[in-house]
Amino acid sequence: MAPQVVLLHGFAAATGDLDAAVELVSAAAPFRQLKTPGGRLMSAAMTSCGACGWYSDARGYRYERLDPLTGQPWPAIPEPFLRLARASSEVAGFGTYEPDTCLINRYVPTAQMGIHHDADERDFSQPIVSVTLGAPATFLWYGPSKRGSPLRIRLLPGDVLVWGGAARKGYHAVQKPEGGTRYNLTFRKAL
Ligand code: MD3
Ligand code: FE
Repeated sequence: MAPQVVLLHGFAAATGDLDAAVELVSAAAPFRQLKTPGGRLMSAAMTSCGACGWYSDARGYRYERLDPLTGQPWPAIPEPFLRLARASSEVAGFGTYEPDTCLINRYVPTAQMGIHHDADERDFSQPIVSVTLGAPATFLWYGPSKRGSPLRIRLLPGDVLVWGGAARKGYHAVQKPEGGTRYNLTFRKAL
């Protein structure tokens, strides 16, 4: 796609066990809409699993070891998630992968994610693995600068994107899903 950005089309083809795992995680750590440090409600609802979870409020963007909503540790990363993340990294050429967190984003038909890069992690040597479930959506890849016209990639359920190396800090955005709710799993080594 672009250097160090690998699209594995349909790599998560049988997503039944992944859907069940999303239900399991969100039963313990419910989906919630977080506020940006500036006080705006994000349109995508989020939850996390793993040793830490991504969080945002007036105090900033960060990883938390306890879910601030429940006061409990985040649920463990389900085995089907881990198997898929490891296999994706290997197949994409990034080698052995041990993510310590998975952010789950839920997009209703009016939800989207504006242009940003992922910079809250401590370990940028590890790739990010991203999995689309549910409805399709168009992903916009800007690269190292927010300016210019992005590459547009339509992501279908079961598609897996793997990013690493120089692409790890690239700017990106996600448009509204087409015709239903979209879920995205984002695996990272954050701690
Ligand atoms: C490329 N999520 O949670 S992950 C996010 O569809 C996020 O929910 C998107 O962007 C979604 O931060 C897609 C794809 C992704 C994530 C991090 C990246 C692509 C990336 C970091 C660098 C380059
Ligand atoms: Fe992102």
